[in-house]
Amino acid sequence: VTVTIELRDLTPAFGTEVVGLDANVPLGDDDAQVLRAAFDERGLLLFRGLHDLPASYQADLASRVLGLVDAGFTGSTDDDGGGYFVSNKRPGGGAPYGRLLFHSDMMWGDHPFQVLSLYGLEVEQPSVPTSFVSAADAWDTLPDGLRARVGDREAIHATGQQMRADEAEGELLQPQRERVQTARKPVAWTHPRTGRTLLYVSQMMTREIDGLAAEESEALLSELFAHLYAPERVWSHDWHQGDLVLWDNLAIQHARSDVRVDGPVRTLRKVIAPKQALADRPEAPTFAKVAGR
Ligand SMILES: O=C(O)CCC(=O)C(=O)O
Ligand SMILES: [Fe+2]
Repeated sequence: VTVTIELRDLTPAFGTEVVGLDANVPLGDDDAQVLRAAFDERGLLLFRGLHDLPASYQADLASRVLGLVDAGFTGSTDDDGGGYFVSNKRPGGGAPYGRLLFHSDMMWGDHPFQVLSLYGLEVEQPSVPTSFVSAADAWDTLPDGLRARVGDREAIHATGQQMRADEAEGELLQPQRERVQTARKPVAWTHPRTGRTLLYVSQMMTREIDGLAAEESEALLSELFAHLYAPERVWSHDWHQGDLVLWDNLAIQHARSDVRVDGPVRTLRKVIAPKQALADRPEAPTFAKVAGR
Protein backbone atom coordinates (compact mmCIF):
# COMPACT_ATOMS: atom_id res chain seq x y z
CA VAL A 1 0.00 0.00 0.00
CA THR A 2 1.42 3.34 -1.01
CA VAL A 3 -0.52 6.19 0.50
CA THR A 4 1.35 9.47 0.10
CA ILE A 5 -1.28 11.89 1.36
CA GLU A 6 -2.36 12.98 4.83
CA LEU A 7 -5.82 14.12 5.95
CA ARG A 8 -6.69 16.92 8.41
CA ASP A 9 -10.25 17.75 9.44
CA LEU A 10 -11.32 21.33 8.72
CA THR A 11 -14.37 21.40 11.03
CA PRO A 12 -15.90 18.73 13.31
CA ALA A 13 -18.91 18.24 11.02
CA PHE A 14 -17.41 18.21 7.52
CA GLY A 15 -14.42 19.06 5.34
CA THR A 16 -10.91 17.62 5.16
CA GLU A 17 -7.68 19.19 4.03
CA VAL A 18 -5.52 16.88 1.94
CA VAL A 19 -1.81 17.43 2.45
CA GLY A 20 1.06 16.09 0.36
CA LEU A 21 -0.60 15.41 -2.98
CA ASP A 22 1.97 15.53 -5.80
CA ALA A 23 0.00 16.54 -8.88
CA ASN A 24 3.06 16.14 -11.09
CA VAL A 25 2.54 12.37 -11.04
CA PRO A 26 -0.68 10.50 -11.85
CA LEU A 27 -2.90 9.80 -8.84
CA GLY A 28 -2.12 6.32 -7.46
CA ASP A 29 -4.88 3.80 -6.73
CA ASP A 30 -4.20 3.75 -2.99
CA ASP A 31 -4.36 7.53 -2.70
CA ALA A 32 -7.54 7.49 -4.80
CA GLN A 33 -9.12 5.01 -2.36
CA VAL A 34 -8.30 7.27 0.59
CA LEU A 35 -9.73 10.31 -1.19
CA ARG A 36 -12.90 8.47 -2.17
CA ALA A 37 -13.56 7.36 1.42
CA ALA A 38 -12.79 10.84 2.79
CA PHE A 39 -15.05 12.44 0.20
CA ASP A 40 -18.07 10.36 1.24
CA GLU A 41 -17.35 10.72 4.97
CA ARG A 42 -16.41 14.39 5.02
CA GLY A 43 -18.18 15.86 1.97
CA LEU A 44 -15.45 18.34 1.04
CA LEU A 45 -11.74 18.10 0.22
CA LEU A 46 -9.35 21.08 0.21
CA PHE A 47 -5.92 21.04 -1.43
CA ARG A 48 -3.57 24.02 -1.24
CA GLY A 49 -0.59 25.04 -3.35
CA LEU A 50 -1.40 23.02 -6.48
CA HIS A 51 0.18 25.55 -8.81
CA ASP A 52 -0.39 25.16 -12.57
CA LEU A 53 -2.78 22.27 -12.01
CA PRO A 54 -3.96 20.97 -15.41
CA ALA A 55 -7.74 20.87 -15.99
CA SER A 56 -7.33 17.17 -16.79
CA TYR A 57 -5.95 16.46 -13.30
CA GLN A 58 -8.82 18.37 -11.69
CA ALA A 59 -11.26 16.34 -13.82
CA ASP A 60 -9.52 13.09 -12.88
CA LEU A 61 -9.85 13.89 -9.15
CA ALA A 62 -13.52 14.84 -9.57
CA SER A 63 -14.23 11.48 -11.22
CA ARG A 64 -12.15 9.29 -8.97
CA VAL A 65 -13.76 10.46 -5.73
CA LEU A 66 -16.86 8.81 -7.25
CA GLY A 67 -14.91 5.70 -8.19
CA LEU A 68 -15.16 6.58 -11.90
CA VAL A 69 -12.25 6.46 -14.30
CA ASP A 70 -13.81 8.65 -16.95
CA ALA A 71 -12.79 12.28 -16.70
CA GLY A 72 -15.25 14.79 -15.30
CA PHE A 73 -16.86 17.50 -17.32
CA THR A 74 -15.53 21.00 -17.45
CA GLY A 75 -18.75 22.83 -17.91
CA SER A 76 -19.69 23.49 -21.51
CA THR A 77 -20.44 21.20 -24.41
CA ASP A 78 -17.74 22.70 -26.62
CA ASP A 79 -15.12 22.47 -23.90
CA ASP A 80 -11.82 21.29 -25.36
CA GLY A 81 -10.02 20.84 -22.06
CA GLY A 82 -9.44 24.55 -21.56
CA GLY A 83 -12.16 24.73 -18.97
CA TYR A 84 -15.14 26.64 -17.68
CA PHE A 85 -14.56 29.55 -15.35
CA VAL A 86 -16.37 31.36 -12.59
CA SER A 87 -14.77 34.75 -13.19
CA ASN A 88 -15.28 38.48 -12.74
CA LYS A 89 -12.77 39.24 -15.52
CA ARG A 90 -12.81 36.57 -18.23
CA PRO A 91 -15.18 37.14 -21.14
CA GLY A 92 -17.95 34.56 -20.82
CA GLY A 93 -17.10 33.80 -17.21
CA GLY A 94 -19.91 32.30 -15.11
CA ALA A 95 -21.49 34.18 -12.19
CA PRO A 96 -19.34 37.26 -12.98
CA TYR A 97 -20.62 39.52 -10.19
CA GLY A 98 -23.02 39.72 -7.30
CA ARG A 99 -23.97 37.64 -4.33
CA LEU A 100 -25.01 33.98 -4.44
CA LEU A 101 -27.22 32.67 -1.65
CA PHE A 102 -26.62 29.14 -0.34
CA HIS A 103 -27.52 26.42 -2.85
CA SER A 104 -26.60 23.12 -4.44
CA ASP A 105 -26.05 23.51 -8.19
CA MET A 106 -28.97 22.28 -10.31
CA MET A 107 -31.20 21.69 -7.29
CA TRP A 108 -34.02 22.56 -9.70
CA GLY A 109 -33.20 19.48 -11.81
CA ASP A 110 -34.13 15.87 -11.24
CA HIS A 111 -30.49 14.75 -11.19
CA PRO A 112 -28.11 17.42 -9.93
CA PHE A 113 -24.49 16.49 -10.45
CA GLN A 114 -22.58 14.90 -7.60
CA VAL A 115 -19.16 16.55 -7.50
CA LEU A 116 -18.39 20.23 -7.87
CA SER A 117 -14.82 21.51 -7.85
CA LEU A 118 -13.31 24.98 -8.07
CA TYR A 119 -9.61 25.68 -8.65
CA GLY A 120 -8.00 29.05 -7.90
CA LEU A 121 -6.47 29.74 -11.32
CA GLU A 122 -5.98 33.50 -10.93
CA VAL A 123 -6.77 35.02 -7.57
CA GLU A 124 -5.81 38.50 -6.43
CA GLN A 125 -6.21 39.50 -2.79
CA PRO A 126 -8.41 40.29 -1.02
CA SER A 127 -10.65 37.63 -2.56
CA VAL A 128 -14.32 36.97 -1.79
CA PRO A 129 -14.50 33.58 -0.04
CA THR A 130 -16.83 30.69 -0.85
CA SER A 131 -18.85 29.52 2.17
CA PHE A 132 -20.07 25.99 2.82
CA VAL A 133 -22.54 24.16 5.10
CA SER A 134 -23.37 20.48 5.45
CA ALA A 135 -27.00 19.55 4.78
CA ALA A 136 -26.25 16.11 6.26
CA ASP A 137 -25.01 17.57 9.55
CA ALA A 138 -27.96 19.99 9.54
CA TRP A 139 -30.40 17.08 9.40
CA ASP A 140 -28.52 15.11 12.07
CA THR A 141 -28.68 18.08 14.45
CA LEU A 142 -32.18 19.32 13.59
CA PRO A 143 -34.34 19.66 16.75
CA ASP A 144 -37.10 17.03 17.08
CA GLY A 145 -39.89 19.62 16.83
CA LEU A 146 -38.66 20.79 13.43
CA ARG A 147 -38.10 17.22 12.25
CA ALA A 148 -41.70 16.43 13.10
CA ARG A 149 -42.95 19.46 11.17
CA VAL A 150 -40.89 18.41 8.14
CA GLY A 151 -42.22 14.85 8.29
CA ASP A 152 -42.49 13.51 4.76
CA ARG A 153 -43.24 16.88 3.18
CA GLU A 154 -41.75 17.77 -0.19
CA ALA A 155 -40.28 21.06 -1.40
CA ILE A 156 -40.29 22.71 -4.83
CA HIS A 157 -36.99 24.06 -6.15
CA ALA A 158 -36.63 26.37 -9.16
CA THR A 159 -34.09 28.13 -11.37
CA GLY A 160 -33.13 31.73 -10.57
CA GLN A 161 -32.48 33.22 -7.13
CA GLN A 162 -35.34 33.55 -4.70
CA MET A 163 -35.37 36.92 -2.92
CA ARG A 164 -36.07 36.22 0.76
CA ALA A 165 -37.52 38.79 3.15
CA ASP A 166 -34.16 39.46 4.85
CA GLU A 167 -32.05 39.86 1.69
CA ALA A 168 -30.40 43.13 0.75
CA GLU A 169 -31.87 44.20 -2.58
CA GLY A 170 -29.68 44.85 -5.58
CA GLU A 171 -26.66 42.71 -4.91
CA LEU A 172 -28.17 39.30 -5.75
CA LEU A 173 -27.02 37.95 -9.10
CA GLN A 174 -30.00 37.05 -11.28
CA PRO A 175 -29.18 34.22 -13.67
CA GLN A 176 -31.60 34.40 -16.61
CA ARG A 177 -32.88 31.37 -18.45
CA GLU A 178 -35.55 31.18 -21.11
CA ARG A 179 -37.22 28.26 -19.45
CA VAL A 180 -38.00 28.06 -15.72
CA GLN A 181 -37.23 24.59 -14.50
CA THR A 182 -38.50 23.06 -11.26
CA ALA A 183 -37.98 19.88 -9.25
CA ARG A 184 -39.74 18.37 -6.28
CA LYS A 185 -37.85 16.44 -3.59
CA PRO A 186 -38.48 15.34 0.01
CA VAL A 187 -37.26 17.98 2.49
CA ALA A 188 -35.57 15.08 4.31
CA TRP A 189 -33.93 13.58 1.23
CA THR A 190 -31.80 10.43 1.27
CA HIS A 191 -28.42 10.95 -0.37
CA PRO A 192 -28.37 8.57 -3.35
CA ARG A 193 -24.78 7.43 -2.78
CA THR A 194 -24.04 7.69 0.94
CA GLY A 195 -27.56 7.00 2.27
CA ARG A 196 -27.33 9.90 4.74
CA THR A 197 -30.42 12.04 5.27
CA LEU A 198 -30.01 15.61 4.00
CA LEU A 199 -31.96 18.72 5.00
CA TYR A 200 -32.59 19.43 1.33
CA VAL A 201 -33.83 23.01 1.06
CA SER A 202 -31.87 26.11 0.08
CA GLN A 203 -32.18 29.88 0.34
CA MET A 204 -31.46 30.35 -3.35
CA MET A 205 -33.59 27.71 -5.03
CA THR A 206 -36.36 26.49 -2.73
CA ARG A 207 -39.61 28.21 -3.63
CA GLU A 208 -42.02 26.55 -1.24
CA ILE A 209 -42.91 23.55 0.83
CA ASP A 210 -45.65 21.74 -0.98
CA GLY A 211 -49.08 21.58 0.65
CA LEU A 212 -48.60 24.53 3.04
CA ALA A 213 -50.13 27.99 2.75
CA ALA A 214 -47.59 30.57 1.52
CA GLU A 215 -46.92 32.19 4.92
CA GLU A 216 -46.73 28.84 6.65
CA SER A 217 -44.31 27.53 4.06
CA GLU A 218 -42.07 30.61 4.36
CA ALA A 219 -42.21 30.48 8.17
CA LEU A 220 -41.08 26.84 8.25
CA LEU A 221 -38.37 27.53 5.66
CA SER A 222 -37.11 30.45 7.78
CA GLU A 223 -36.74 28.19 10.79
CA LEU A 224 -35.00 25.51 8.73
CA PHE A 225 -32.64 28.11 7.21
CA ALA A 226 -31.85 29.56 10.66
CA HIS A 227 -30.64 26.11 11.68
CA LEU A 228 -28.95 25.15 8.39
CA TYR A 229 -27.06 28.45 8.02
CA ALA A 230 -26.32 29.14 11.70
CA PRO A 231 -22.86 30.77 11.86
CA GLU A 232 -21.35 27.83 13.76
CA ARG A 233 -22.26 25.51 10.89
CA VAL A 234 -20.60 27.63 8.15
CA TRP A 235 -17.03 27.11 6.98
CA SER A 236 -15.60 29.66 4.55
CA HIS A 237 -12.64 29.22 2.27
CA ASP A 238 -10.42 32.23 1.57
CA TRP A 239 -9.17 31.73 -1.95
CA HIS A 240 -5.50 31.75 -2.91
CA GLN A 241 -4.05 30.86 -6.26
CA GLY A 242 -3.39 27.11 -6.49
CA ASP A 243 -6.20 26.10 -4.09
CA LEU A 244 -8.57 23.32 -5.12
CA VAL A 245 -11.85 22.59 -3.33
CA LEU A 246 -13.88 19.51 -4.33
CA TRP A 247 -17.22 18.88 -2.71
CA ASP A 248 -20.32 16.72 -2.68
CA ASN A 249 -22.85 18.99 -4.41
CA LEU A 250 -25.81 17.25 -2.73
CA ALA A 251 -24.59 17.02 0.87
CA ILE A 252 -22.77 20.37 0.97
CA GLN A 253 -24.25 23.72 -0.03
CA HIS A 254 -22.19 26.73 -1.13
CA ALA A 255 -22.63 30.51 -1.24
CA ARG A 256 -20.60 33.66 -1.73
CA SER A 257 -20.98 37.33 -0.92
CA ASP A 258 -20.91 40.16 -3.45
CA VAL A 259 -18.22 39.88 -6.16
CA ARG A 260 -17.56 42.99 -8.25
CA VAL A 261 -16.26 43.20 -11.81
CA ASP A 262 -14.08 46.15 -10.75
CA GLY A 263 -12.68 44.16 -7.80
CA PRO A 264 -9.53 42.00 -7.65
CA VAL A 265 -9.23 39.21 -10.26
CA ARG A 266 -11.15 36.14 -9.15
CA THR A 267 -11.00 33.34 -11.72
CA LEU A 268 -11.95 29.87 -10.49
CA ARG A 269 -11.90 26.90 -12.87
CA LYS A 270 -14.98 24.77 -12.42
CA VAL A 271 -15.14 21.02 -13.06
CA ILE A 272 -18.07 18.79 -12.21
CA ALA A 273 -18.72 15.04 -12.27
CA PRO A 274 -20.23 12.86 -13.53
CA LYS A 275 -20.50 14.42 -16.97
CA GLN A 276 -23.83 12.77 -17.86
CA ALA A 277 -25.42 15.01 -15.21
CA LEU A 278 -25.45 17.89 -17.66
CA ALA A 279 -27.52 16.01 -20.25
CA ASP A 280 -30.86 17.31 -18.92
CA ARG A 281 -29.64 20.81 -18.24
CA PRO A 282 -31.30 23.64 -20.18
CA GLU A 283 -29.20 26.30 -21.86
CA ALA A 284 -26.59 28.02 -19.70
CA PRO A 285 -27.87 31.16 -17.97
CA THR A 286 -27.00 34.66 -19.03
CA PHE A 287 -26.34 37.48 -16.56
CA ALA A 288 -27.80 40.95 -16.88
CA LYS A 289 -25.23 43.72 -16.96
CA VAL A 290 -25.41 45.84 -13.85
CA ALA A 291 -23.50 49.13 -13.74
CA GLY A 292 -20.67 49.14 -11.22
CA ARG A 293 -20.76 45.39 -10.53
O1 LIG B 1 -18.03 32.07 -6.86
C1 LIG B 1 -18.18 31.24 -5.97
O2 LIG B 1 -17.57 31.31 -4.89
C2 LIG B 1 -19.17 30.10 -6.14
C3 LIG B 1 -19.76 30.04 -7.51
C4 LIG B 1 -20.79 28.95 -7.65
O3 LIG B 1 -21.87 29.00 -7.08
C5 LIG B 1 -20.50 27.79 -8.49
O4 LIG B 1 -19.41 27.70 -9.06
O5 LIG B 1 -21.36 26.90 -8.59
FE1 LIG C 1 -23.05 27.18 -7.46
